[in-house]
Amino acid sequence: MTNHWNDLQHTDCALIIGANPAENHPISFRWLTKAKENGGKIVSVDPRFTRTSSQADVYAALRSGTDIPFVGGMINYAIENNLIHKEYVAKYTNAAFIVKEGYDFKDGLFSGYDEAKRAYDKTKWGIETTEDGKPVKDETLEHPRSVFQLMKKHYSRYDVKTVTTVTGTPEEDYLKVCKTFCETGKVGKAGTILYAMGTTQHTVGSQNVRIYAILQLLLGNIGLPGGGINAMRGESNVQGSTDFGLLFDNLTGYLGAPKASVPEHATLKGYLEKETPKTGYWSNKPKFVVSLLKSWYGANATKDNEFGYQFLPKGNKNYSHMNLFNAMSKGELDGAFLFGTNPIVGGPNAGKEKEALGNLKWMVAIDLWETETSAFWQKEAGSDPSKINTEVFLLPASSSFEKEGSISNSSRWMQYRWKAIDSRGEARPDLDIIHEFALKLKKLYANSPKSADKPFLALDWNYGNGEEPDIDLVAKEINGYDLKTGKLIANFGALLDDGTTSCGNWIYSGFYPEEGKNKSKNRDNKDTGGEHYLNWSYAWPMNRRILYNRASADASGQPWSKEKAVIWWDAAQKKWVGKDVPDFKAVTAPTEPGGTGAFMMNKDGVALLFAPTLNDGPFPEHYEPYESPIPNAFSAQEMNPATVIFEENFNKRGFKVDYPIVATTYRVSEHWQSGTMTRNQEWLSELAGHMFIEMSEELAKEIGIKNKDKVIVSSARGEIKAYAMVTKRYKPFTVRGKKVHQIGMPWHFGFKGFATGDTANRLTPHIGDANTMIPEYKAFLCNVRRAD
Ligand SMILES: Nc1nc2c(c(=O)[nH]1)N[C@H]1C(S)=C(S)[C@@H](COP(=O)(O)OP(=O)(O)OC[C@H]3O[C@@H](n4cnc5c(=O)[nH]c(N)nc54)[C@H](O)[C@@H]3O)O[C@H]1N2
Ligand SMILES: Nc1nc2c(c(=O)[nH]1)N[C@H]1C(S)=C(S)[C@@H](COP(=O)(O)OP(=O)(O)OC[C@H]3O[C@@H](n4cnc5c(=O)[nH]c(N)nc54)[C@H](O)[C@@H]3O)O[C@H]1N2
Ligand SMILES: [Mo]
Repeated sequence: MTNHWNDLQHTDCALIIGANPAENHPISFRWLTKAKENGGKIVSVDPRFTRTSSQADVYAALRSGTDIPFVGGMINYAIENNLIHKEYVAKYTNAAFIVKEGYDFKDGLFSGYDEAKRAYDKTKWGIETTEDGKPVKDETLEHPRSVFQLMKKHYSRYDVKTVTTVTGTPEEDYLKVCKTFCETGKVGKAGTILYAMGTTQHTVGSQNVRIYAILQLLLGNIGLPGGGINAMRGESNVQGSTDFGLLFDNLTGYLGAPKASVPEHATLKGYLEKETPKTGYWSNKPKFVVSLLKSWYGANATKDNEFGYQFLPKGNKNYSHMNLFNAMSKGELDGAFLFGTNPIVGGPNAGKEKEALGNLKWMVAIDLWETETSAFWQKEAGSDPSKINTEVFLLPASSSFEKEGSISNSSRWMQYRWKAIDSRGEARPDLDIIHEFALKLKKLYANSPKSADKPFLALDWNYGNGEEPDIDLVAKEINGYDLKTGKLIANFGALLDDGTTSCGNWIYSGFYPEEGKNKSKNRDNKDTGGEHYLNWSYAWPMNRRILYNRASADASGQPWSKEKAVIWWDAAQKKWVGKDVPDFKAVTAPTEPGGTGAFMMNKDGVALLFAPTLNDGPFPEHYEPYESPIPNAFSAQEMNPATVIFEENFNKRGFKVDYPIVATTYRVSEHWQSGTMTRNQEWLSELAGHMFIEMSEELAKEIGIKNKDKVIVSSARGEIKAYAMVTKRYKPFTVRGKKVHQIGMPWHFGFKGFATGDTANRLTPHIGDANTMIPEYKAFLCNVRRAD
């Protein structure tokens, strides 16, 4: 989230698209209800009328997989009707930059495309610069090769007629959404976009998020209270996990992992030179990287050994979920540790993922329960145990109530939690399990002469001598130390790149600035101004609650409006002051160089309407999902041209002749995720006890199905049984003149626990986004027939 949960109360309009927070993030509605009481509006855009839609002032349906046309059309509408915040756009985005001649866009493809590699040469998308490397600008935004004009031209193709025939949205509803939300382009108003998995789980997932950001920038909505672009995170600590390097291509704190395929990455010096921008806040990257290496390798990280840089693995492969399972299915992995994950219910094309597990020699599952995954070899899983040689170990884990430590929520707040009860039986906290494991392995490998074992032996594993790790030492390591004095550092501003500081995660540095002052434990709920509650827990970075809040003030440093003031330049005190921690150098005056660089993390201090960094193009463009009921109306490119396609035996593809119905998957309040936590609970199992699919009355009539009938849903990957829930919440779409049906289903079911049912993911494909590889769980093709 750029903003935070409480801040939702300040919005004039919340566009909820690709999410169903009334069901999945219910606390958000506490604040959205307040916003409504203050006169704010709620807009819900979802293929089906959800619990969120029922609370909305405006609802519009769209066919799954068509967010880019939907929002692209809003961009066109805002520009055509002069609703954008032009001064904000000219000053705070790269709208005024001139794009070099190499950039072009024709029939769905940007310049630089290599069909054989399914990849772009991004150097074709450059920006004109002056001799000293500064971007060439035209602040009138009139230059035909300015980002603004190129963008305007790109989205002029997204007119209301074309958009609505693709999305299937009734035109009247579509225009209501455009009008209601684009009103927030006015000075004094702020609109927010709330999104989650309906947005990201697509082959164009990253570009879906990008296009929301472009719309928000055009309306001048980023950096303001009640504004922003707010990703509602999933698992309670998924924000923390990604912050701490859970993603395969990141080191902790969003520092890119080195790769063997990049020659410069062979040395620390080369890596830092290549990956550090000359300007913008990321120019401090070497301080973060070297301090991270010091925290990992301690005294074993010296100037002479590049601070242990060579201990880091430099892989070339993509180790995201689908690639790991692909490797497993080819027998390339010996073993796997599964810490709190249940992929044969939650993974895409789950039937194939179950088969792949049988190729492991061993598997260690660390969970509260025996899940479908750790029981994959059993008869109830449909497996033949005599044919599976995988040795499975199940280690019981303590639940969240049985351990202490911090978790980070969507607002980027790191909040400490204290233990409520002791663990039962042999269950232990994950941290203890890892700690004991590390200590035992260190002993086992202590005298190993192998170079492959060196990195592990070099690890500075210093969390006390007890069987249980000292969690306070973990927390302090995250904050960081001045190694000369041995004292905790005040924040990441104190980090150095000479090996004299250490820091386990630079973005959090500052939460534990002194002995005894762990700010994640702060629970002072008095308002400090603007309802930002700065003394409640700790928000990264630097305890700021609204990111990019410099953009809430104009170029001269004064708030665009009184209503939406956050920080401003105080000429008398010569610093930025206000209700939040400035997301800006507090003493840089608006008139000084860089004084208007509201997006200081970026190289030129501006937000990117044109982003030459993504794998699938600098502007979001519509492509149909991997499996689609209709040809692409915008170009001859049917699917995202930069997406990786796995071999057929790992990923059978269905076509509309056999599978004419669009399907999507989603969540219900009564269940949690792959269901382990809720299907082992009698009450929740009783509330939502069976696998079902939702379908429209029209579809039910066409195929002769009544409410509660048993049906079989099939896709190119498999078949499942479910009960039919015939509902008015789905309506057939009219797409390019043809009737298209869509169905939806929860993905919570499996064969274990009290409430059992077939797993939706036996239907979903192994295909992902061109940048992140998140699976396309939200749009695929299927067919439905009566079960008996
Ligand atoms: N009760 C409960 N709460 C949860 C969870 C849970 O399992 N149970 N899971 C948590 C986790 S890990 C996560 S990630 C979040 C997920 O939170 P959400 O993203 O809200 O979850 P979903 O229900 O999967 O999807 C949201 C909506 O996207 C819609 N949708 C489908 N296709 C499209 C599309 O192409 N475009 C648009 N605009 N919308 C589409 C679906 O109809 C659905 O209503 O929820 C968290 N909260
Ligand atoms: N079709 C479809 N599939 C989806 C999605 C979708 O929208 N549609 N959503 C995707 C999303 S957003 C997500 S996040 C993934 C989630 O996929 P998974 O992470 O595989 O599924 P979960 O059910 O969240 O698994 C969590 C497991 O952790 C265990 N657990 C709980 N607390 C602890 C603990 O403290 N320690 C340990 N060791 N274990 C614990 C639980 O018992 C449970 O078995 O699923 C994805 N799958
Ligand atoms: Mo999630």
